[in-house]
Amino acid sequence: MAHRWTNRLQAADVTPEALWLNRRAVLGGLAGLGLVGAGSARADALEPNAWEDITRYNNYYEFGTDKGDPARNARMLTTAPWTVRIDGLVDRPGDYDFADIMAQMTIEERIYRFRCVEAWSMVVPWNGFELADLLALAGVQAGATHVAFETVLRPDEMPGVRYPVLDWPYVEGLRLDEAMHPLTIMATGIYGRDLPNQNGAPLRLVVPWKYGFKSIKSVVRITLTDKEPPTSWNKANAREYGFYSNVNPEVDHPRWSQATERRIGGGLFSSRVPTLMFNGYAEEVAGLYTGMDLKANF
Ligand SMILES: Nc1nc2c(c(=O)[nH]1)N[C@H]1C(S)=C(S)[C@@H](COP(=O)(O)O)O[C@H]1N2
Ligand SMILES: [Mo]
Repeated sequence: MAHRWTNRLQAADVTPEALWLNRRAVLGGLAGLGLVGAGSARADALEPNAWEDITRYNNYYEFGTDKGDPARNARMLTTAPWTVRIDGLVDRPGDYDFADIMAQMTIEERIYRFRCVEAWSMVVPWNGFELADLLALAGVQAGATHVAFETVLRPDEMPGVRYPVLDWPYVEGLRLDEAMHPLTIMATGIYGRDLPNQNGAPLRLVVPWKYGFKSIKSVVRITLTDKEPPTSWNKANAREYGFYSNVNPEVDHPRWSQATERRIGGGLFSSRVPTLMFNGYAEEVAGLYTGMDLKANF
């Protein structure tokens, strides 16, 4: 199938990963010209994980709860055609065709640190566009304060939804200012290739300063609202998973510390590294939470 996106960096499409890594020197130069986004400013400090780690060690419970299940089972998911319903407090509600969305978006490459609540982490070179640009297509109304997201629910293609692990469909939410932040993207690719199904094809949220579970996959609905939306993990266990879910080494999960993380791909005996406040993006996002008690709003 033809690629669904246009990319200034089309060489990445066919470039093996080793060459891609060398290309980072070039990307560093592009960042200065504003051709790659804010998240890439720190690209030099982030060594991306291998394609194999990123695409074979996944959480996507609709396809099973084992880390290897999504890579095994998610091929069943049909991702074209695909529509995203954008509704609620917007000027132009409707079903937006994914191919049409892609034709209107500027695709950038963003290298983001990714930190799971289970205390493992990866660095992923995403391709995608800013969520703010997608929301602009629909026109956010003045009364909106939050954004709700929903994953596709297809029991015929998703063996994991037979089990009531979570209350399906998977749902997530952000405050509007978090959603509009330039670091918040809808990812549509990795390493310049289309997003694999196990990573949330054809489009998934990525919020680099929050725990991985906020990054909802295979999104079919985005609703602008004036209330804090329900989120799957908060519904499953409100004591362990709050609405904000900001990466914060000072706030432990009730059952384990969140002060350190294990880099996936670092080998069996790789040492844990300290977790950074807001996953290393404090300079960019701390201002969103000025005056808030982050222990109470975890
Ligand atoms: N629909 C859906 N989205 C989801 C999940 C899920 O189970 N279902 N898991 C979340 C969790 S816990 C993590 S850590 C990330 C994993 O993303 P990755 O597999 O691309 O690394 O996806 C998040 N998005
Ligand atoms: Mo996670």
